[in-house]
Amino acid sequence: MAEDPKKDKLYVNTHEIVPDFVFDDRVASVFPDMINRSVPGYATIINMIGTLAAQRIRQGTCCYDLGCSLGAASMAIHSAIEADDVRLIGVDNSPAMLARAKENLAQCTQAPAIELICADIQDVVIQQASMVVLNFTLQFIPAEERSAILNKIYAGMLADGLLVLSEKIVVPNDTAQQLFTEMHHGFKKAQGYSDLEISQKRSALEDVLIPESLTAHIDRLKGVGFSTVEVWFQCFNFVSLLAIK
Ligand code: GEK
Repeated sequence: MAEDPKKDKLYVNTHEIVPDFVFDDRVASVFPDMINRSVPGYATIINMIGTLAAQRIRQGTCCYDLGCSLGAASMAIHSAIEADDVRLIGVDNSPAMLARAKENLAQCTQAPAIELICADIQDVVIQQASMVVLNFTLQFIPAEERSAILNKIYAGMLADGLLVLSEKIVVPNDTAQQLFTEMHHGFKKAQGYSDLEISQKRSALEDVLIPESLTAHIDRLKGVGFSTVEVWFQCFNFVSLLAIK
């Protein structure tokens, strides 16, 4: 049977040395399969971002999808909202991701158009935002730079604006951390990944994806000024929070 070019097989073969994970063309070409089979609840989170957007995005405002990858959240937002006088802005610093996002977004022919910006999210100006999405992106930013980004997002949001922050987390309790890690690996095995693929991907991400505890995220969001901070989704060590200005 012919190989499916969209199936993630990046870590099927043994690597002598596993290089650090990068968002290059090889990753972009299999990204939907990779993220759906690696992040438990990813499809639900994307759908619910659409539901949240329908309730929160207001006419005449902006919505930012920071670290938009192939534009899955932007497309969910686009199809869920009724407002048409809205700026939907997707940002990613991987040209390979954005090239594919552009192809995907060609399906979204109705207003509003989705603007794509190839830039580091640290350099993007946020303004008039009724909604900002950081769906599994902040974890790739060095920990010491995360507060500055959240401060900037907060400053660029309208009163009552909504931030969705999804992250892989660590759990301070060792037993629970081990249990969640095993459950996540069990999920990946059930999705067809081998032990070799799971362990090589983990090595590739080790210095690239830096997870923090749920408390660290909640404390930072409250410290930045968000008045309401709640977990709305959790599956094992994957959470999504909503924060309201
Ligand atoms: C989704 N939100 O499908 N500036 C801009 N983009 C960045 C930066 C940065 N500093 N660092 C990483 N990225 C998406 C999934 S994936 C999550 C997000 C994952 C981008 C990076 O290029 C990649 O596209 C994305 O953040 C992270 O809902 O792969 O686990």
